Amino acid sequence: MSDAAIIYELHDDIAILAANNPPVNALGLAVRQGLVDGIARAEADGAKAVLIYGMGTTFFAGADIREFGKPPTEPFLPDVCTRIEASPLIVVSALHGTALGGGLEIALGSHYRIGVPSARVGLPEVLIGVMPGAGGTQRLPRLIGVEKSIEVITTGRQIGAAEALELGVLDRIEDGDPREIGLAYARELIDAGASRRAVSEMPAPEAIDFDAAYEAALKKSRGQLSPAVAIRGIQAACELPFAEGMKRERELFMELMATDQRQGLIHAFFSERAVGKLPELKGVAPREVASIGVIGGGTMGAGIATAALLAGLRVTLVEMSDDAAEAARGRVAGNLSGALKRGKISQDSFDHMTGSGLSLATEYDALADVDLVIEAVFEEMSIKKDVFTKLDAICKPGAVLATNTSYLNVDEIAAMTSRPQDVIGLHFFSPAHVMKLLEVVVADKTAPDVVATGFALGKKLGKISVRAGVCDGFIGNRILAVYRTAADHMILDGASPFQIDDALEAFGFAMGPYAVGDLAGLDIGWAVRKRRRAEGMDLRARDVSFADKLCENGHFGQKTGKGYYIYEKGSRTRTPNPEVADHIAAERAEKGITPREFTAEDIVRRYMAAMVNEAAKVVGEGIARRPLDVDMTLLFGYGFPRYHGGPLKWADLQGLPALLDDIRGYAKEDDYFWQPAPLLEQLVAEGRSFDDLNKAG
Ligand code: 3H9
Repeated sequence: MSDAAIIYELHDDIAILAANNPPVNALGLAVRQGLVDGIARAEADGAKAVLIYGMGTTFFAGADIREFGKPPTEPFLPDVCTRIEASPLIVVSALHGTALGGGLEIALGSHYRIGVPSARVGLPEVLIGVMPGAGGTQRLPRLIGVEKSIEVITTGRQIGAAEALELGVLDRIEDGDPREIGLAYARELIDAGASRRAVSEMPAPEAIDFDAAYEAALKKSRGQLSPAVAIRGIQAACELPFAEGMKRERELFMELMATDQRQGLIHAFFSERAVGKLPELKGVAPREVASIGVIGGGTMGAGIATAALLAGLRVTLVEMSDDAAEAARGRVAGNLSGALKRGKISQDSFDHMTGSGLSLATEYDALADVDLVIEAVFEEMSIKKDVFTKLDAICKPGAVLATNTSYLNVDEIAAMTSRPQDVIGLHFFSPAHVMKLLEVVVADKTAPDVVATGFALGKKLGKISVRAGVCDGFIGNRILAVYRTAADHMILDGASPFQIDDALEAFGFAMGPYAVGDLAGLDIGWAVRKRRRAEGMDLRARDVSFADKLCENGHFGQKTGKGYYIYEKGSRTRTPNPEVADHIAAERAEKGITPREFTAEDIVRRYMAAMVNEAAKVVGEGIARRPLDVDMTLLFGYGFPRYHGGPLKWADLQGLPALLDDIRGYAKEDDYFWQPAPLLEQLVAEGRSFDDLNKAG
């Protein structure tokens, strides 16, 4: 068979253009050229109709994202769509798989569209920081109207075939092979004497208040530009003749293409796919996991059990008493009730998952036959050690023994067993059935197939799994501890918690660190600080105590109605708590600190410098294998704004030399806290970036 990207075939009087560019038929140069050539050849061959479809699993899934950032090469995709539409022949697109972005734009440039029932369509460009750039913002509104187009384009969501038919994006749904249903449709159109039908020739859609729509989109996306800018493209469809609208769309598309946000979002797209692909796991088969045991049925244990049940695993949950076990079942039911209400699961599966699918026990014997156990008991080494001693005695040979610890040493825990090769850390984030991140913590002796099993389980549970080495806090919590400390230091030196939250929310975080503290409970950080002080802090480290004062007064955040902010019952709005300023002023006075001004930019710069510096240490020490592993950890576990790509992508985009200069400048004030990461210094000296390390594998 030909290896051309578009395979041409004349079937009686129907020319067939079959896309042959696995895995997703992305519209790279060869495909675009093949389409243009194919249309011309069909016209020259005297065909009456042209059928476009995709070989393999899908119609075109969009422009080739790997070409983004390089100089565009002709024929450009908008021109390809225009050429298809301008053909005097009847052009039919037959859709299966996912017709996304440029793929849907090719279909919209065709005169008729048929799809299989499982086909999905969409314009997801805004999710990777651009916007439809091949006529999507001009043709879709002519077909489905402005309001609906704004919804479809700004969310980037995938639309099922039935809805696409209802909207008028598809003309027909037919079960079968896309080539066969497409050919039959084209034949029917020829026989019926149908004529070509160009969306561009349809009347322009009616305008709305586009300025208001633009502002609303910008607010909703927390500063991500692409959805808002896409609305300006739709506006052009209403206000300009088609050809002019296409020009405007191209300008806007190229503007977005030049942004850092586009680079950040595309980095996130490829990194979330690369993060689970570890060279060390190539060819290593995971162990079979059909049943899991969970020890501890608190918020975390019940969340893990919920995630496992939703993935179709059998779960045995062990608690200390029958009452505690029943309470755990109640938590699982509570977790699942949202999914039931939203129609995500049926009443039958709800009943199964809270009934026979979930075995409750109070003895470890119940875990004798499970394939994998995760303990989620109290975070204290002696308790964890006791659990693993018992598991070693009871679990079947080959069972994977996992700890959900968030900072304790997994090597030490593994040493309690006669089978350290089977022990691993699986660090979930609360609520575990919602949060996407899973840190797979690999201890010294963990066997490769146990690591592979951790990743396979993560995939089954719908998680983004990141490999982490053993250290206090692994990747995420270790970095968090440092940038949170940097924020506390800024407060001692003159900033307010509210100013810091505002600055970081403007940067793109959903919530600033102090609002997050209120949500999580201020008692958690208080306990950590007490432990650190008891263990003996380094004398060079600045201690911070204003938060302790809130806790000493019983203010733990949202759960007590007061923390950094005051929360009115039943309301989600927050007002700064005036007592906070008093505690801070008292601590500054006690320490002899004269407060100074911090701008929002100063705040972001320091916070990010602390995050990047610690992240560079984490990569340099091999705790994270690649910079992208850190980026995905922060994105999926810590609310880092996706459009910045992750802290290390952000650092690359800022320029590493300037960032290192900042850190050296801060070190003049506090050279204990601000010790530049050796890896950062090395990259700057060599003129390289973090992304260079990602590429090196
Ligand atoms: C656009 O169209 C702009 C136009 O409007 C205007 C232009 C002027 N390019 O996700 P998977 C790779 S913007 C290059 O694992 P799935 C992917 O990296 C584009 N590569 O499979 C992976 O590679 P590897 C608008 C792409 O079945 C492999 O294909 N379109 C592209 O879970 C398999 O992918 C989009 O934004 C691409 N466009 O999901 C759609 N897409 O094996 C983006 C995928 O080396 N794509 N790859 O890791 C998707 O949403 C999903 O990939 C899709 C398949 C749903 C298609």
